[in-house]
Amino acid sequence: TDDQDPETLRQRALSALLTARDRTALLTGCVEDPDLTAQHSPLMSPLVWDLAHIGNQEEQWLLRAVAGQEAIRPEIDPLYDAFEHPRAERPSLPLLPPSEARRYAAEVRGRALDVLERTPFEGSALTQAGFAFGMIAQHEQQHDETMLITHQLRKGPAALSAPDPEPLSSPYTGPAEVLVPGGPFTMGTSTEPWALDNERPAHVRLVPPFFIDTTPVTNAAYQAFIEDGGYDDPRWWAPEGFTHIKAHSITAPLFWRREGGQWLRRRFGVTEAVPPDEPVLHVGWYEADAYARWAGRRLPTEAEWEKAARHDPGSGRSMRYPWGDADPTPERANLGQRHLRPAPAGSYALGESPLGVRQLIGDVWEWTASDFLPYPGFAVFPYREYSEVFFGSEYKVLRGGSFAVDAVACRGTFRNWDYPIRRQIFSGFRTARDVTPGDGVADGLVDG
Ligand code: AVJ
Ligand code: FE
Repeated sequence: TDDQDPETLRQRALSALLTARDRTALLTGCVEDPDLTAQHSPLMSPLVWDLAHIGNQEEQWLLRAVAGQEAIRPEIDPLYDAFEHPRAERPSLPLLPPSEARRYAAEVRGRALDVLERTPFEGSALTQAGFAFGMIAQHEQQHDETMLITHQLRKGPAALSAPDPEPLSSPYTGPAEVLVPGGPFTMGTSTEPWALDNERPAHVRLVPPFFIDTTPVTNAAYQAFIEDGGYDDPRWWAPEGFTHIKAHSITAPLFWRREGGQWLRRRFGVTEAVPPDEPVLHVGWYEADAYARWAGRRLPTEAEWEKAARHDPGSGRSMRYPWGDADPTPERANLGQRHLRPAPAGSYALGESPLGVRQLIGDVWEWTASDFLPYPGFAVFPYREYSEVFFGSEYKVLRGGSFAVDAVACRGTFRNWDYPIRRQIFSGFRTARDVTPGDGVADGLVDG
């Protein structure tokens, strides 16, 4: 198909690399140098680390691995190896100062565009369909999301701004949940050219029927959980989650504060009232899991989430996105830091799935019930440290992407993961439930 045509892919790679660099330039150019070298939170790197790390990964994969070039500055590799130095340690390293980091990333990029122009998009697995270029554009966009998190954690006046999403033109009047019919569905992909190793291979899963929310859980709904004493009731919590929130005096989503009977939140340097109809943001997995139990529901498994997002009951086929195979547009999903917040729940009618589920892509990363595990037939590609070293029960999977991630790093098969205590990420959730006899769903495994 056209999607796999080498010249189309080369154009896509070029534009994805340029888009990522524009965003990186904005995120590292909107504050003065001291803000780039400071550590705004022990959870995050100084912004100048991300900047040079972006360049260093690009050098390693596009200049050295693809083009066989010599290292530009071999001595800096260990500084920017995420596994050698945990984030909390990075400010004390002899990092490249901002001007040098910029010059280094620009030098790498100049050469990488040259490599892009003359590399055949076939032959080795790394260059097949331009994979390495797509991987590096995704890597930069992932760090652009990470840097946006750093901006959110940064104290002081706003450095970034963006227009708000459109308010709902009319209230969302669809059902609160829909039935996803049981039966087999194809999870993961073997054909998406730039899908990362953990999204592969495509494989069939038998998913029993279930109900899933048509929109992410809103601030208003989450406030009802708080007001009902949810944070003080161990019945709703995984035991280690309850211990954690009590040990850290967690009583609301991160960045929230109660004042005069009203919930306020700080968002990119501005304090504002918590908007009731917006998807809840900055909750950890333990909070999402507890809310769901309080609501008499549960988090969807990762397979359920992906089936809701990709299964076309008409054809039985798994699509790239909820709306079909076409790329995301601003009418379909809130992606790419166009807005610095999620859109109201019920937005993006044009992005809904055939069954009527909205906002699966964009707005907020959605916690799922599942641990981050390899699919059957998983093969490391191209390096163990992207996914394999994280597999196990320590991490929970998040799906669907947030307003902060670019479309190049977000699709129906894309898998993100984090610790269940993490809340600085742009995370929310939706809930699901099993079918019960009262629902009148005839057979356990009907396929619509
Ligand atoms: C997939 C978002 C968990 O940021 O740790 C960036 C992406 N991997 N550089 C992360 C990543 C290497 C990764 N996540
Ligand atoms: Fe990285």
